[in-house]
Amino acid sequence: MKFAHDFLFGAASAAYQVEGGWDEGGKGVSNWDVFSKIPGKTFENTNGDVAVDHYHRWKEDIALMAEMGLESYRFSIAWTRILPEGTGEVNPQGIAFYNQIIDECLRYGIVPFVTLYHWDLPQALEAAGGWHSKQTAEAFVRYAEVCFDAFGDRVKHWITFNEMIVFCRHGYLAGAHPPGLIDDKKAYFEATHNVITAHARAVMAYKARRQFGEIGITHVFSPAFSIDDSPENIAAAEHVNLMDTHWFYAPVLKGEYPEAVIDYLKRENLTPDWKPEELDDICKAAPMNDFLGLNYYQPQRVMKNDTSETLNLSHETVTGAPGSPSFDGVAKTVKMEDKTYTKWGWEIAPDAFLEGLRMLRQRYGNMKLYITENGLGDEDPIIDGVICDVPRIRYIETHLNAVKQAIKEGINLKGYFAWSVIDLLSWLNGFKKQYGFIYVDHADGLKRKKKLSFYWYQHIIATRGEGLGK
Ligand code: 8VR
Repeated sequence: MKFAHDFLFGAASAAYQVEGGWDEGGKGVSNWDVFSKIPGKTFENTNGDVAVDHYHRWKEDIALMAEMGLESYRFSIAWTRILPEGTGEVNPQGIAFYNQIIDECLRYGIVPFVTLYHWDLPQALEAAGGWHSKQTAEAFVRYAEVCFDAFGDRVKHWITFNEMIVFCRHGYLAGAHPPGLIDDKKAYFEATHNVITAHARAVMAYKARRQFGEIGITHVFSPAFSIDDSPENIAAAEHVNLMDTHWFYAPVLKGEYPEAVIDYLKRENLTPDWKPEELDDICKAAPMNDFLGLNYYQPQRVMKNDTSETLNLSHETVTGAPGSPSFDGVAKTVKMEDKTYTKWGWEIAPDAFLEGLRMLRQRYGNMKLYITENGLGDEDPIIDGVICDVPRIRYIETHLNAVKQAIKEGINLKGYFAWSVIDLLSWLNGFKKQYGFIYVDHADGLKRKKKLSFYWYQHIIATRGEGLGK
């Protein structure tokens, strides 16, 4: 089987992780420009001031994407380039920068797939309360409208938010992302509700414009599985699915928050200050979502929490390895003997990916899906000048096999975006953790080199994945 012609083979990036040019072109300061400079917050105190200099090398980078045969490029817009203070005057240089990127993609026939928010919030808004404040949600809708009006004639695929669970959890519970708060559950739930409201209102604003493109949200897809058949561990895994998946998926797809979490919030006195008109808009916007974007890296293996611990703030678990109790202390994730893991302790499990997709369909029906991120973080070996990222090829191949199988089973999957198109700055793990098809040589003026995976993916796209899954 070949992948259908309307299935998009793509790859992704995010503004803060690739652009650099942090104070150029009239750009405002973001919360990450500030947070990454607090000593000890990131690996080796790396920051995105230069990143991989995509701000200046976008033309060369897009030419490489075209050479690879990429059908779609998922990138994010830096809010601070469009509205330096988050609100107020639009910065024409920021609009011009993304016009160039979009036009260059289209010149090659690469479909621009745009994320409005991949974590870099204007610092002015962070200082005024960040996602904890309803003003940020309002400002986001205005920012989204500015982008629809400026780019919507050519951009027909929009993602509002990338992985809201990550910036909310890390920002309000783990202290690992801005604003750096620890265990503030009240602020956490407040923030998640504000983001969901902002998403709903941006979707409505998009639909009101009748630009005839599609809009959705990208969530983390990390289905939880019990480590065994014991009822208490099964219940623990269900609990994790409720808190980590359904709390975020249900309001977007069904227009309402899950009852069980609402009850928990009441019991714990954590109910957000949600207004009837907000809940109304969340409900109205749900059927307007055109697709759901999923970022899949690994599942969660879960058991009941038998310790009194509720938080594990070690660098390892904060950056995604198992070994952490859930924030409410009910369950915990564990590493299992019979599984394989990356150098950063993330499980490699294409079978759990497929199983998760089946679970999703069962619960939410067969809506249109894109895999908006999937890939392997590794330190790629260089042998005689060749970047031999064979484990990455293997990783993507087995996950594309799962995608193919899912499509065979009738799951409505319309595209796959590898993370990442080019090596880039990891939020917390610096440049050491590589994900790209294109290598960036930090010892040689950020020179771009093609990895083995570059040629492999080029072949997969050219043959529409015909040889996969055999
Ligand atoms: C996703 C994020 C993306 C990347 C990839 C890989 C980190 C990283 C945590 O959660 O959307 O920005 O972020 O995962 O892992 O290493 O920077």
